[in-house]
Amino acid sequence: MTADRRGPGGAKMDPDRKRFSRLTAAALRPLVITGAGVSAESGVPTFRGDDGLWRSHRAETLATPRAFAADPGLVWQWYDWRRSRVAPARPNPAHRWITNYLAERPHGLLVTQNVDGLHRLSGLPDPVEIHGSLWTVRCTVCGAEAEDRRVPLPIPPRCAGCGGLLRPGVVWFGEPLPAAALERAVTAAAVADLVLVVGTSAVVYPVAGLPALARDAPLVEINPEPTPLSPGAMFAVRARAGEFLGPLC
Ligand code: BV8
Ligand code: ZN
Repeated sequence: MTADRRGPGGAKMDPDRKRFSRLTAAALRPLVITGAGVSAESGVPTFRGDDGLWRSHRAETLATPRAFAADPGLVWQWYDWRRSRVAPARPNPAHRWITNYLAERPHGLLVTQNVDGLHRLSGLPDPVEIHGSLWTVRCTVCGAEAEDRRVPLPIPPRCAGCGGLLRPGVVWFGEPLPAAALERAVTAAAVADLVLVVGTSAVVYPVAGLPALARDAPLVEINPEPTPLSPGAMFAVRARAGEFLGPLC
C-alpha cells in the first residue's frame, strides 16, 4: 500500500500514518535500523541508487582494503568527495522524527549503517554508527584514531603523531564490524518489541540479518522500494522517509 501523498503537515492523519503511529507508539524497546535512504532527502547520495556512482567506480569496489592498498589516493579522493557532500547536509524530518521517538524510549536503540553523522547532528545522543564515520580517521601505522573535519583533505592525509598514512575510520567490505557496536545491536535485537527499518536496501550483512534476531517483534519498513525484508514486514510503508515522517514530527 502506498502512503497517501498529502503534503507535509497535512491536517487529517491518513490511514497509513495512523497505522504507523499506532504500531510505533506501542513499542517500549524499539530497534531502529537506518541506511543511506534516511539521508537521501538531506542531499546525501545513496550507496546503490543511480547517484551511487562516482567517476564510474562502484562504491563496493572502492570501500575495500584491497582498493585502498592498491590506490590510497583514489580511495581518499572518493571519501574527500563524500565528505564535501555531507559537510553542508543537515538532518531531515526523518532524522528528527527518529530522534524525538527514541528520546521518549530510553530502552530503544538506533543502529545506522550511515557514516554521515546526521543522526548525531539531529540530536540523537548515542547512535550506534555500526559502519563507522566519515569524520573519523585512523593511522595505518600507529593506530591513532581522531576526528578530522577538514574539507578538503590533503591527499593522502598523514598522521600528526607518526606521519603514517591515515585511512577513513569506516568499516570496509570484508572487515569485521566493531565488536562493541555489533554487541549492542545484537543485544537490542534480542529484546526488541518492534523493529523499524528506514531507508536500507538490506543487502549488507551482518546488519541486514539483525531483524531476524528480533523473533517476536513486528517489523515496520519505510522505503519507496521493496527490499528482502519487505515480505516479513507487518507494515511496509512505500514512501520517502522524510516526506512520510515530516507530518508526524
Ligand atoms: C563482514 C561503510 C566479516 C563504508 C559499508 C564477499 C567478500 C567479503 C564479504 C562478503 C562477501 N559476501 C558477503 C559479504 C559480507 C559483506 C556483505 O554483506 N556484502 C554484501 C554486499 C553482499 N559484509 C561485510 O563485508 C561486512 N563485514 O561481513 O565481516 C568478517 C568477520 C570477521 C573477520 C573478518 C571479516 C562489512 C559491511 C560494511 C561495509 N561498509 N559502508 C562506507 O560507507 O564508505 S556498507 C554500505 O552499504 C554503507 O554503509 C551503506 O549504508 C550500506 C548499506 O547500503 P544502504 O544503506 O542500504 O544504501 P543503499 O544505497 O544500498 O540503499 C538505499 C535504500 O534507501 C534503497 O533501498 C532505497 O530504496 C532507499 N531510499 C532511497 N531514498 C529514500 C529511501 N528510503 C527512504 N526514504 C528515501 N527518501
Ligand atoms: Zn600514526
